[in-house]
Amino acid sequence: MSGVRFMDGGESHGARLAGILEGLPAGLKVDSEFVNAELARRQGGYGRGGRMKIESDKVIFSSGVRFGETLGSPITLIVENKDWANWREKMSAEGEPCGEKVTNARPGHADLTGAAKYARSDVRDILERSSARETAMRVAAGAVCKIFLRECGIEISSEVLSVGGAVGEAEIKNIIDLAKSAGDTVGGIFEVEIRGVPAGLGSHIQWDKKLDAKFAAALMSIQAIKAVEIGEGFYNAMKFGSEVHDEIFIDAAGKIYRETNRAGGIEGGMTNGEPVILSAAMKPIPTLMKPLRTVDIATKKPATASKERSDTCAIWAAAVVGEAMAAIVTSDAVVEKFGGDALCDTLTNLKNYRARLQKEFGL
Ligand code: EPS
Repeated sequence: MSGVRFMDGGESHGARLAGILEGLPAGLKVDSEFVNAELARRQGGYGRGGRMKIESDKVIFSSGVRFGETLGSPITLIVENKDWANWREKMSAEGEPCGEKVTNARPGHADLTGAAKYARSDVRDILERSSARETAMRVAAGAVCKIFLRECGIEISSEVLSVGGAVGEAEIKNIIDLAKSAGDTVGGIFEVEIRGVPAGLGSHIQWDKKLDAKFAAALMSIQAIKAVEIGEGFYNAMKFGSEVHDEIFIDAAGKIYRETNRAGGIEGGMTNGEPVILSAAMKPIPTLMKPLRTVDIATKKPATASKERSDTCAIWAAAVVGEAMAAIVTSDAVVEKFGGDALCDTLTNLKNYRARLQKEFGL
């Protein structure tokens, strides 16, 4: 049984992105200004390229919302690509041959394998969809989920921890400037924090019900993310158990608490009531202005990789996308556990559950 489902479509330079978000309860007031503010956050960050000067992403709700409230039916979201106007001829939807073919696959991108697997002679047929432009739609859908989670007392935020190995604002700017002037790119690490989650979302009983597995898959699905950590996952692997596990205490009022959160708020595939801490590592974007060596798939001769206008660093954008993916997964778990037809019922069920945990376990 699925709680909240999300799917999207759209090419980077196509007319628009579209998404369908299904499973959120009816009666949720959807504030499109908040969704647009989240879209604007994703467009920011140091090291973004020229495209962000063209776009100013705004959401259009074309189904599932009436007079500003969800109906419980699928919510269809649209974000227009302003750059479409500059690309119409190259992106002809009528299937006319248009634009110059891209045949020099970029190492690190979906280009080569995508062209081979889908039998395309123009790498653009692949890169238009593998582009991180698609994440604008994830952020729009994630923003609607955040509005739902706020009603449930759950908040999500993120922070960039490092860029290209550098920490601290000055060093980070420095390494991005250095990469840009060298025609290079840098990745980084961001962290997402989810506060206010009740204990018991997810389950220990089956591999595909474990919430840490769902968070890992959701974050790993973001373009260029190559590693995901829950709590102090990698660091804990180098420690003794006595140094790792978060001991359990009870105060005079009978409230159970922890003094540490090295587990990142998840034990046995379930939230344990502590903040959920997720981090993700992003590789450097594969589009380099100083291109790497590759092979031209048309001539089968050595070549240099194609150059596309791109970003030097998109880690701040990725962090906002990470929040959105975390919001979708958390909403799914909340709806699965507390029901998702009418918001009033979901909230009543959640309130009763929180009260029971408090009364019986002091959690
Ligand atoms: C991207 C390349 C750049 C990015 C784009 C992702 O676009 P363009 O090729 O048009 O310069 O700006 O990201 C977005 C458009 C976005 O909204 O995040 C890529 O190749 O992945």
